[in-house]
Amino acid sequence: MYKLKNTAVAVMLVTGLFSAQQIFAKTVKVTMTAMEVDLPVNNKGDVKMAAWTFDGSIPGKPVRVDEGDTVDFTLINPPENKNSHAMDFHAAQVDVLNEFGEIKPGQSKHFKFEAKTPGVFMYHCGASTMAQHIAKGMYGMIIVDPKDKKNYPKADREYMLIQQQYFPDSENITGLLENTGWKGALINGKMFHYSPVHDPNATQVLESKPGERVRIFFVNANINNPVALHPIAGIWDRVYINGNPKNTLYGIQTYNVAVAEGSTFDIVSPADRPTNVAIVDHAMGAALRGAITVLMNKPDADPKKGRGDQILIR
Ligand SMILES: [Cu+2]
Repeated sequence: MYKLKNTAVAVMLVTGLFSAQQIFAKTVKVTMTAMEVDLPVNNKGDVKMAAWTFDGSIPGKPVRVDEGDTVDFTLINPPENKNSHAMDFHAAQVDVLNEFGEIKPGQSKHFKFEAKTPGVFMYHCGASTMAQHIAKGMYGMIIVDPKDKKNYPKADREYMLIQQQYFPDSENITGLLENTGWKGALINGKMFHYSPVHDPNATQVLESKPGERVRIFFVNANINNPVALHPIAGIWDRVYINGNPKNTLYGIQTYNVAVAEGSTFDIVSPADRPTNVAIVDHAMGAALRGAITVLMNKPDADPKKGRGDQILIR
């Protein structure tokens, strides 16, 4: 009898835990509209790309959920567009022909998925020819924050960076597939977006205070090239492969981010002095043509930067 009672209590406790988890998991509604628009790809604004986008910007808006949440997603392809579009969330486990299938102008599509695996994931348009839809800017990032924070110290600031190869002639599909004719690297949609050192028209940098832990969520949206991500004048304190703290590397100078990989990078600057770090793709063809991001570690860092919706600086 005593044993039976104990078992009953244990069952009740376990059931209670499970239902608590179910209560805490939420459904996050996300709607995006495919928009075919011309966008500047430099800070001055005089170099434009015939872009295809989610909601009119490169990258698309950040999606951020907790592990276990359900994403309730709607894609709208307005009738004035000329092309079919689609959505492929790398954080989802669904049916490529069903949920990820393309829709024509004038159609919309709705699907749900549970974000079961924590990490940093790319999302992108998977309509044919996929290389072209990505090269024209149809991509973004979904962050699935891990439930287990054991090996995941709290960051003082967080920033999102997404890199892509810039092909001025994105109508030339052969060039995209043969990797010829790319002329620059876009960071969050612009060459040298956060590097006033290399482009006097750049007005933004990433900021933190000396000694703070800065967390960079990074996605490689290049259609062909890996990214050798290195912080010049720094060392990655931790690299979380795929953004999952279960896959943690320590003390890394350069980490090669595969095409379509998302990973998370922590850097902690010296606490006793202001410093600057240049986060680069150490592949020079990318670095010297746009893939340099300045992180300034200074006592008067803007308290809003790297927090809330300022994790993506437009
Ligand atoms: Cu598309």
